[in-house]
Amino acid sequence: MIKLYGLLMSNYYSLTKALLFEKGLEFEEVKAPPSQKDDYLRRSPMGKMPSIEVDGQFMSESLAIFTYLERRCPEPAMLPSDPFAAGKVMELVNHVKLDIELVARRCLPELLFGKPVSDETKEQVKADLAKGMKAVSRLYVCDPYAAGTEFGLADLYTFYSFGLAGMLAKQVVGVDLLADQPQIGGLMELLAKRPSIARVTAESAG
Ligand SMILES: N[C@@H](CCC(=O)N[C@@H](CS)C(=O)NCC(=O)O)C(=O)O
Repeated sequence: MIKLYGLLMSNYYSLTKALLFEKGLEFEEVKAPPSQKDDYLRRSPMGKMPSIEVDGQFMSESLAIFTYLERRCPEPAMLPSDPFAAGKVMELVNHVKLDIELVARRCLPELLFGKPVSDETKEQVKADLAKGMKAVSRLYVCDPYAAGTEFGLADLYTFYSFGLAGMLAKQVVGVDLLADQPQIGGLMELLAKRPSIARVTAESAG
């Protein structure tokens, strides 16, 4: 049985949980807030969540966990079978992760821990988010899913990255990330109704 370590408040933990539901794999959730303690770092070397345990072995990083789960359980596939199309999904996922989510995350200390972020950082975040949004808007297909007609990995990263990044951008730097992106906004609404995602949301609330 797979053990999933972390907390539902983490967008990447929630993403991994939704992925496990999509794959129909049984798993057990173990509450584990981030830590720099030695036993935690054995599971997740940066002390982050999520991580998984399989037969006494550990793995961190949501994309690494995805790679393992996709190989272990190829159906339903979260990547297109066409090699180039699969690469394009990873291109979109990487830009969403690195150029949207990770940029907006610089504002997290202000929103979550009341530690003000400097005006200089906020200006840089705004500029970097504008650049990132231009980049990802070139890659989204939204027909109706992120990368085309099939639900997959890009949809999971869209939902869980834009969820957090949108909130941080709006509340800390006053930017509505999706104001000029109605197609991504529509996709977010569609994805919220996806049974795997809706179940994760319901379980987070309860
Ligand atoms: N690149 C990692 C990011 C994971 C991540 O940033 N996790 C956050 C929660 S969403 C965390 O554990 N933060 C605590 C910390 O940085 O110490 C992934 O894709 O899994």
